[in-house]
Formats: sequence, C-alpha cells, structure tokens
Amino acid sequence: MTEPLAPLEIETPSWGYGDSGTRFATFQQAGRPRDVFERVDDAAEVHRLTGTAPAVALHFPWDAVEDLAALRRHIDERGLRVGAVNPNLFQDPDYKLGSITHPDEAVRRKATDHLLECVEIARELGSTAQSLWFADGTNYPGQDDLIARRRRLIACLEEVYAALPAEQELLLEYKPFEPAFYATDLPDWGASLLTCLKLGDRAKVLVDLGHHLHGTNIEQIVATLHAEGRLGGFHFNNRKYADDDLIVGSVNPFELFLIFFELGDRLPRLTIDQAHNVEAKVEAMVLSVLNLQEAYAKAGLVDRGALAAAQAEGDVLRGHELLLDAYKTDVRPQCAALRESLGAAADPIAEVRAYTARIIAERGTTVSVAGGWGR
Ligand code: RM4
Ligand code: MN
Ligand code: MN
Repeated sequence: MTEPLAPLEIETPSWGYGDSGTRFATFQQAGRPRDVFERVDDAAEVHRLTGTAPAVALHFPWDAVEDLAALRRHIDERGLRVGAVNPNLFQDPDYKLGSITHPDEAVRRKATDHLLECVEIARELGSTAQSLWFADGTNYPGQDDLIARRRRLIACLEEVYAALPAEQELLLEYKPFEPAFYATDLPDWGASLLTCLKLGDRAKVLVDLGHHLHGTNIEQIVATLHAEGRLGGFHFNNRKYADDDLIVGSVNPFELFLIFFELGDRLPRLTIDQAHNVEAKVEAMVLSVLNLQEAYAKAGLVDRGALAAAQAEGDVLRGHELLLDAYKTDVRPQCAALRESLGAAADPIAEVRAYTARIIAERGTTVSVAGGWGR
C-alpha cells in the first residue's frame, strides 16, 4: 500500500456536532457546541486526529451568522475549508405541504429565495456546491397532482441553476420516504438524474446511503452514476432499518468497501451526514472517518489486473475471492502509519476522549438555542 489516504478528503457536517434526535426525544449532550464557531472547532479536531477531514459542510439557517467573513476566517484559522452548503427547506411551518413543490406560489417563491440566498452564502464562504435535499412530498394518494409538483420542482431548480456561479455545482439528493409517506417528490436516483439532465452538466446526483429501500444495490447505483459523470457525491452514514443516520460502516462495512471499489481512484465529494443521538458526537465522527479510511484502503488493495483476467475467463468465484482477499486484510496498522505520516494521530479514538472531556469542562451544558435539530 503506497499513500492511499492522501487523496481522501472527507467533509464532516456541522449539523453532526449539534443536537439531533428521534421523533420521540432530543437529548442535549454536555459539551455540545453552542454555535457554529464551536461546531467548526469540533470539525477541526476531527481533522487534526484523522488527517483526512479538511472540510466542513454547513447547513442554513442552522449555521446562519451576521458576519460570513468572520465565519470564513474562523474556518480558515482552524485549518479547514468550507464544504457544500446545505439549504434547509424542511422546518419552517410554511413548508408543511412542501417547499419548492408547494401548491401555493408564494411558498414556492420563499423557498426558491432561500436557495438563491444560499448560492450567495456559498459564494461568500468559498464553497463550491449546493447540496439540496427536499422533504417535499405527499402523504395520501390524491393529496396533490404528482406531475404538477414535478413541474414546480423543475421550474424552481432551473431558476437556481441559472444563478449558480461557474465554480458551484448543484447536488441533488433523493429519498424514497420520510417525512412524506406516500410520494416523495424526488424518490430515487432516476428521478434525481432526470432532473439533473434537464438542468445541465454541473447538476449531479448525491447518494445518501440511508435513502434507499431495502435490498437496493447501492454500489451498482454508484457505479452507474460514476460512469455517466453524474455522481456528485455522498452523504455517508449507515442504517439497519430506515434513514437511521448511524456511523458509516457500523452496520454494513462490506457495502462501504464495495462502494469504494466502484469509485476507484476518481473520488467525488465525500460528506458525512449522520445524527449522533445518544453517542458522543466528536468520537462518533472520528470513528466514521476511520471507517472511511479503512474501506478506502481496502478497496485500494484489490488486484484489479487479476480481477479483469478472472472476469474475462468467466471464472465466477475467482473474482469474488479477489474482492474478499482485499476486504479481509487488516489495514489498521497501515492506516495508523499513514495518519502519522499526515501529522495526525495513530490512535485517534484514544485521543478524542481527552478532547470530549475538555469541551464538557469548557462548554458545560448551557445551550444558547432551545433544543432542536442541527445546532
Ligand atoms: C435528511 C437528508 C439531508 C439532511 C437532513 C438533516 O434526511 O439526509 O441531507 O440535510 O436529513
Ligand atoms: Mn443526507
Ligand atoms: Mn437522510
């Protein structure tokens, strides 16, 4: 293994450091960041320990500040850069029936204006992507006209796409259900891709690992989008049942390995999108980055020459065994050595616990915003 971790650049999500919860409760953790500046501090610690998390993805208005230049400076001073900007169109009461697909034109206008505002925010922060996820959808057959909703969605995104500066991409996430339980307006990668094709080259599909029905072959979706040049990136997490947002690689590490195998050495934007409801948040993020490092390192071990030969010969199990050879290799020592060569920690989990103790002492349990998601 040469320097496989070097090109790995993981964006960690500001919202993964703040409060999150289930439908039943949100538990506030001691030491949780009190504002976006402290969320950035936590992201910087994850990068310091892992060496491969140099960007922080932001969510607006959760991360809204008066002075964007000051936020940009803070991110810079912590040795990070801004990742994708994620507009939030799912919490305002106006969006009860949808945002950009809402039947009321005035609500659609408000939602579109927020997207346009996020384009400007990204420009000021030096971000190169709008990462869009819409909670839009319907709960009952007949609730709204599915085709009209699609028309509204495309009209809005065309306006946003036209406003994008050349350095920004538009990433379009899909999800089959939740919070809508009958028809989500962008339910799957096909619906996202069709929309991207209408918009233009800088519109690409974002694959969130938690946004598929059971049994879906995610690595095949990844391979297809990648081959078409339309894979914009990932929201990494893992799940057992629904959109559980657990630590990536915690439930299905083989799937994660196969995804990296399909990516090869052409990596798109790699972002974590997780909700750490009961686990220590910074430690959870560190573990997530380590799992990504190991999956990537293992994928790099596959003997692709031998694999191609086995496939050409029609040797069914040889190809499979070659993947298993790589997957079963213990890459932890090499990853530790590589982290050290990047100036990061050999054992980040041991070190992160000291950081957690420190932020609990420094920040205490005081909260500046009443409990809620993402901040
Ligand atoms: C959604 C989706 C979005 C994320 C929100 C918090 O399920 O994954 O990407 O921004 O959750
Ligand atoms: Mn997501
Ligand atoms: Mn999700």
